[in-house]
Amino acid sequence: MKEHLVNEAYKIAQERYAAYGIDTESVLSQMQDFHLSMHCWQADDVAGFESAGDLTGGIQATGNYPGKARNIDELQKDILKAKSLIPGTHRLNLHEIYGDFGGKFVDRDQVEPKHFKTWIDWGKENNTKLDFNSTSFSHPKSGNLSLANPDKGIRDFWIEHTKRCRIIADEMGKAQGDPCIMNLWVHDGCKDVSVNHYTYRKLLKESLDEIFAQKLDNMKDCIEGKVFGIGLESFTVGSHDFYTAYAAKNNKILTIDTGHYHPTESPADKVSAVLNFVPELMLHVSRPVRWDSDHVTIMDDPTMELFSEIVRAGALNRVHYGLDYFDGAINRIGAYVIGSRAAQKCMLRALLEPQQLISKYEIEGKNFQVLALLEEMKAMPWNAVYDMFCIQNNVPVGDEFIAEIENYETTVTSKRA
Ligand code: RNT
Ligand code: ZN
Repeated sequence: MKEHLVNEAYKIAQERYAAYGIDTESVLSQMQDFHLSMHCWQADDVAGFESAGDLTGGIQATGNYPGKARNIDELQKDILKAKSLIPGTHRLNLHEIYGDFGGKFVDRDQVEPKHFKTWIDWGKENNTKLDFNSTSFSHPKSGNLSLANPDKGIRDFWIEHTKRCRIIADEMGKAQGDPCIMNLWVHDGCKDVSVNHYTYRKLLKESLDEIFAQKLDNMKDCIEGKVFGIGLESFTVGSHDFYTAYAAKNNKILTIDTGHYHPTESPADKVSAVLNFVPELMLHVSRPVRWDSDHVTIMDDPTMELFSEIVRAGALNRVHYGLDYFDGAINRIGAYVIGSRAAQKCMLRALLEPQQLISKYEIEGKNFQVLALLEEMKAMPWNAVYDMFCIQNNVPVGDEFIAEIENYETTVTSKRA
């Protein structure tokens, strides 16, 4: 892209936004402070490095595009490639099954901080802070119930796993001088009609109480509910009501995964509701198509609305911005770049909204003016500001990243058997 074209377009955009009282320069510096937590599991369809077993736990990656990362080295390379095409600095969100187990089988109730030492070092070397997730799926003891299992042996196994994961997260947080955000999602549920719902939920609550009993200063817990998983369609122990209540009562971060709601329900509308009762939010920005399909995030209306609601609530620093999709049908590095840039564009557009003016109209009952301005904002030259953001961060502008990814595919990923 010719830089002078971006400069000229930016100058015009700057003036147009200034007319609404928006300073694009300060928005650009806010964007620099907006860090995504990139999910490591897009690189290999949620396989991890523990075993070559199937993906279970009600989630499914579809597609068989060649070139997925097969080991830590490849995964790290792919993440760095993706990061080189995304403006700004970003975190990496790891799952327990992505540990460095040195070729040995380390069971989930045996995992230790030492298995993440290479990741912690890598994070330091590459200016990438880490977030973390316990992993209850893809394991012989996963079954339909983990932390809510009436079998005490199985339940204790997963409690031990999750406690250990919190300690690993704490080590990460300590090493990076910034809390590691640890997400807890378990797939627990029933495929068919079942009757022990109260029991399962009571068990899950008790397991969580036990897991969270240890106070750790360098990590923060977040908990994620959902509607249903594949093979567990009839009942989900960790429903939204369950976790919203738990988070509100225990001052935990609530995770909003945008794929986890009923199709006509708005995840964006949760923001202003729950932020009155929970300290912070973690996002899993995804794109459901008909179900929790985890398609690549794009700049669609629900994602736009989500970021707008965060900005309008003045909650920028109370939210952690994780991504959570896994499309195995297209170039996986391309998937990272499209989804990350789309999330940034949504945030940028949200920051460029003349909030004071629109809100003033609304309070005065000038509802036509509100609607008119919101419509006008859609076609304002926000894209010129995004292009400038790319230039300032020395990453490709516009579709220039396509050629870079094609080149990486030719020289690197296509060579993987
Ligand atoms: C599953 C949840 C969960 C997972 C990741 C891999 O429905 O969204 O967050 O996608 O932990
Ligand atoms: Zn999720």
